Amino acid sequence: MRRGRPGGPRGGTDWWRGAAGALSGALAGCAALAVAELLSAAVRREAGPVVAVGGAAIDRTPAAVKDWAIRQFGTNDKLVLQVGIVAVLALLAVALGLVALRRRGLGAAGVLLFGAIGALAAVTRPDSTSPVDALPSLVGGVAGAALLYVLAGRLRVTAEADGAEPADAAGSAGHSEEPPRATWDRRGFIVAATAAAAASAGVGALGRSLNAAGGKDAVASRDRIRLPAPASAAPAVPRGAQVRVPGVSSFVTSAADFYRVDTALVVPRVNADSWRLRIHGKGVGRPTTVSFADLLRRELIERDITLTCVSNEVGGPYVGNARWIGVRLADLLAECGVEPPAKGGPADQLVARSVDGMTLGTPVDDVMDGRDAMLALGMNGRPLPFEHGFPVRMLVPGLYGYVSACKWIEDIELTTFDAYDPYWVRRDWAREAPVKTQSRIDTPKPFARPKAGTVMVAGVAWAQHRGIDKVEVRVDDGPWRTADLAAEATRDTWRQWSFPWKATPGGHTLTVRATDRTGEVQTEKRTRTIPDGASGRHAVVVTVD
Ligand SMILES: Nc1nc2c(c(=O)[nH]1)N[C@H]1C(S)=C(S)[C@@H](COP(=O)(O)O)O[C@H]1N2
Ligand SMILES: [Mo]
Repeated sequence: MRRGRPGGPRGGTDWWRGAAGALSGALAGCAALAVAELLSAAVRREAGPVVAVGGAAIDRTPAAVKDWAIRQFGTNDKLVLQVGIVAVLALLAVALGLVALRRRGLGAAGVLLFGAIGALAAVTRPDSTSPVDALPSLVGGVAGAALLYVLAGRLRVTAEADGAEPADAAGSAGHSEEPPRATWDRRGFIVAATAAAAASAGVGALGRSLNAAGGKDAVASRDRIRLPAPASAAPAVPRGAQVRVPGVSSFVTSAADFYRVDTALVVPRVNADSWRLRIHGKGVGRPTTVSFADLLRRELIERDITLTCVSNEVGGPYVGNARWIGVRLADLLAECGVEPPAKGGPADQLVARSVDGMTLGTPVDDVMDGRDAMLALGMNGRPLPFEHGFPVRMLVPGLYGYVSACKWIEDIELTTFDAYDPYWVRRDWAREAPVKTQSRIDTPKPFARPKAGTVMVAGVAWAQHRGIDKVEVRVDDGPWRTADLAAEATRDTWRQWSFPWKATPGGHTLTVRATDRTGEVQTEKRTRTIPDGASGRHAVVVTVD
């Protein structure tokens, strides 16, 4: 009969009721997210509350924090963010469940408020084109609020009609003024909560599978693409470009191993058949819109180009080299009537915009100075992977990705640096950012324990569009000694190097530095990645046995 612990029947009842309140909040949160997931499948994947709030959070994260997050979590940064958002939502939902125990209207209103916040985030995302994007969060909020209201109704306390005699409460005989035993509708609550949990799981699972199936047309459009042979093939990679030392990065980075850095919480799935690229703006005599088929009909060039992220720390992993196939951007621009500032054109900045609202600004002079700036359609012999910008991305050899390599591109506007600051520039990164001359020790790994004798030290060096002229290695505070350079593919690719080191027992520090073709030696001055890329020299500490 008595459900509480001895000596604390009311305390026991309160505990269970409190737990039920917390559970109600959590269930309301799940129901809201499940309904939102289902509706986002109907509206737009990117309109779901977690993605929208996450995107808004990314855009508002101070550069230093974002840099830290990329350093800490690497390519998992987005997963960590989403798990974080869900954890915060869970805590808030539980808190609202507890509020609803006392004031169920207030608890329900709280859930509605979060729905409204999600809706606001969704419609203010740069890629949102319709107020319909508010629906998933709004309807989810209403569903969650209604559920919390109903569940909290089961938790309302009423005086227990049959158990009110004080004598019944053994052990509390001394407390004569104990109030009447309170009770709430346990059965009703359990039934309602179970039904709500089952319904949320079903709705959520349906939404998930619909969302996963979404973008099928984009996948099909990618599967249908046959990349023609390029009119201008990539220069053959010399056999000696890959050093034969285990542990050195492969000269060509596979799509699967290629680093990924972007702000997209869900990878855009663009249908190549309906994709269009618009070229317009200052000094564009013939504004043009091209389709994917238009690009395929043009002369294609194929080039090996090494891409580097400005967020790459000295010795870091955000650099990769692939064989890209695409159209020459300078030719396309020239056909649209664009003249670079070097030839008197009025626009000095090319702003590329992606389907997810990202903007990147590139100097027009760099794009049109004869280098192989391209609109890439293929990577390592296949259409671009969705993660790397399908159907079309930009690439400009020699510039960091954030000022040149727009993925999922849909718009190119010619403008000036004075008139417009793109996404990262608004967040304190530099307007112009040529890649800094860098080198990395791939092997031995930090804290490795090689055996005394000849140890092969090897790695990569890059100074895209200038080329690598020399790499040197220093052991402890000894002299700089020239490493063996692997054959160069082109000055737009990284270059491998190796150094046979006569290793003596004990702890040693290996340091590397590169010199580019302009004669510039990689500086020892350490700088942070922001605003225009990390500088300094990579060093590795090992213990020789
Ligand atoms: N649409 C879009 N394009 C983008 C970005 C982005 O966030 N969104 N990030 C840029 C940055 S910072 C880099 S370093 C490169 C990385 O390209 P990858 O992911 O294919 O390696 O893409 C660039 N293009
Ligand atoms: Mo980047």
